[in-house]
Formats: sequence, structure tokens, C-alpha cells
Amino acid sequence: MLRVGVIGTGMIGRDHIRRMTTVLAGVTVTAVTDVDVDTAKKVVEGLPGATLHATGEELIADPAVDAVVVCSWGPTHEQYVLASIAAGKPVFCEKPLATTQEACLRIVQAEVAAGRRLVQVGYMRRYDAAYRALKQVVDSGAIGAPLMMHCAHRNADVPAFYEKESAITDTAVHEIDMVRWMFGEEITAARVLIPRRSRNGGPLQDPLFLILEMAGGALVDVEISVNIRYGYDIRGEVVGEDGTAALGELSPVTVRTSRQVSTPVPADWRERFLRAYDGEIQEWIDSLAGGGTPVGPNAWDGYAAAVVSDAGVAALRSGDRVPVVLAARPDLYAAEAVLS
Ligand code: NAD
Ligand code: ISE
Repeated sequence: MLRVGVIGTGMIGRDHIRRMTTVLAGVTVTAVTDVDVDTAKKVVEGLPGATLHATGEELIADPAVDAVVVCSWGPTHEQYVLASIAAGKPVFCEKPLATTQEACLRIVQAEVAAGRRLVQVGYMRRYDAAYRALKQVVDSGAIGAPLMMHCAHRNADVPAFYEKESAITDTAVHEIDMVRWMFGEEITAARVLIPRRSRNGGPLQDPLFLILEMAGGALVDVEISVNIRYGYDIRGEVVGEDGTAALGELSPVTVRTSRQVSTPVPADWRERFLRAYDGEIQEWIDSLAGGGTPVGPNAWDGYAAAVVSDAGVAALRSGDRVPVVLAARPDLYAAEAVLS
């Protein structure tokens, strides 16, 4: 039984605790912490035998914690991931791995110095059945070489702490990771186009178009709308030389009434990616059994996504095309099929 400590008991922290305690196998939550002590106290009351820690560092040092799940705000990820590596404990860190490429590189360097893979990053789209089916079609060659991918990332609304740059760093960062994985190649440059501003977006520049250039020459466009109101809608279509392939409609039900056809739209990411989160965390738990190594998105993936994200933010601010320049990839990540 893997004994897990969770840092951050906000929206996704509580959701991961729910799945680890009621859905997944081979895991028990033994410790939690949050700077919002009242929330953490309520969570620990529902976890018999679990300890409430005053700090993330104290939780990481707890001998009853074999592995750490980091679900606190992005700017705090680096300190907890580095502390977990220093303690020799596997750490699953929600995206982004850290909020700057420099911080991600420090994590990569610490893991390389430790000499083994300890870090997994929560890029759960790689576990989504629809994205996997799309990738299978692309990999099969059935639509020929991919030329373009059209993506839409639509949130009904976003929390109050969401900032202008969050559209790239917090939201489109999922597409950034997804297309590296989908096409098995790196992103080489980013651009941002700014359309007319939605009256629902408040102070945010909403929506945005992020355009990514892939190493193989394909172009990816991402519509980022974070106050779309009607629901949480994730779209993706690959255009190949010989055909196209798109994520299907996901609803198990279609209603026809009053001369109209309708299907439900998910409320948010918890609903849309429910099974993907289950799959990523179960695989992480299973991979660690008997002192094993995590096999999901790694610290290098977290770093590469951060470099593209930084380029996207620079493009948003300047209006320019911003090239993506990665450091040399350490051997620790070369042995794995990092992008497959
Ligand atoms: P949230 O605000 O609901 O929760 C974050 C929690 O972290 C809060 O309770 C806050 O008090 C706590 N916290 C902040 N600083 C802390 C610290 N130093 N130590 C301990 N706790 C601290 O936010 P959220 O939506 O749950 O997001 C948390 C993280 O998960 C973010 O990095 C976000 O990008 C990521 N996330 C990922 C997905 C996904 O689809 N994979 C979805 C949502 C959120
Ligand atoms: C949130 O943090 C997530 O990761 C969701 O998947 C994404 O859709 C949302 O825009 C982010 O704020």
C-alpha cells in the first residue's frame, strides 16, 4: 500500500484525495497540509488516521509518507518538488511543474543529481481516451502526415486569482504538453493573436489565439476562451495530407425534442477529465510499487512545457514570433520514450 501525503487541499487536491480514497487501489492518504488550515482541517477529518502537517516540508519528512502529491498553487511547486527529491521520495506534481523555465531546470538538475526518476507531472490529457484514440489515428498514418491541428480550450469561467498570462501558463499549457506528445516532437516557436475582447472576460484579454510551430513543420492553433459561460469544452482536430481526425463528442446521450438535438456539455475539468485523472494517478501508484520508477510525463516534459509557455507569454506581451530554445536533454530522460 503506497502511503501518500497531499500538499494543497484546494479544488484538485480534494479531488485527488477523493479518488485516492474511494476509487483507486493500492494507495492510502496518510498526511495533508495547506496554508489554509481550516480547509485542511476539514479534509483531514474525513481521513481516519491521517496527520495534518503545519508545512509541506514537515509532511515530506513524515516517515508515514512514501510519496508526495503536490496540488498547491504553481509558484509553490518548485520548493516542494525539490524537497521531495532531496528526501528521495517520489513526487506527483500537478501542472505546471513550476512557473518559470529556470525553476523547472533546477528541478531537472536536482533529479539528474539524484540519479533516478522521482518526478511525474500532472499532464493528464495523455491518459484521456479521446486523445489516445486521436493519437492512434495520427500514428497509424491513416490521415497522412499531420499538417495542422486546431484546438479549443474553453472554460466556463476561471477563479479570481487568474491573470492575463494564466491563459497561457495555466490553461494552454495543457495543449503545449499534449501536442509534444501527440506529434512526438518539440515545439520551436510561439505566436499570439489577440481578437476582440469578450464582454464576459472582465479585465482579462479573453479570448486569445496561441499559434505553435512544430519541429516537423506542422502548425497548431489554440483558441483559449476562459469565460465562455456555456460549459467546459475541449476540442482538437488534426488535419493530415489525406484526411482529418478529431476528438469525438463525448456525451453518452443525445436528446431530440421540440425539433432540436442536444447533448450535455461538462461543467469543468473535473467532469471532462475524470477518467484521465483516475488513469494517471492509478498508473503512478502502480509504477511505484516495490520501489519502481514513474512512467508518466516527467520533469523534462514539465521543463519543455515551461519553455514554450514562457515563449507564449513573451509573444502575448510583444506581439512577436518567439523562438523556443531548450537546454540539452540529460541522459536520464533519453532512455525513455519521452514523447511517445
Ligand atoms: P486551489 O486554489 O483550489 O487550491 C490550491 C490550494 O493550495 C489552496 O487551498 C491553497 O491554500 C493551497 N496552498 C497555496 N500555497 C500553499 C503552500 N505554500 N503550501 C500548502 N498549500 C498551499 O487551486 P487548484 O485549482 O486546486 O489548483 C492547484 C494546482 O493544480 C495548480 O497548479 C493548478 O494549475 C493545478 N490544476 C491542474 C488541473 C488539471 O487539469 N491537471 C486542474 C486544476 C488545477
Ligand atoms: C486549470 O488549472 C486546469 O488545469 C484545467 O485543466 C484548465 O482547463 C483550466 O483552464 C486551468 O485553470
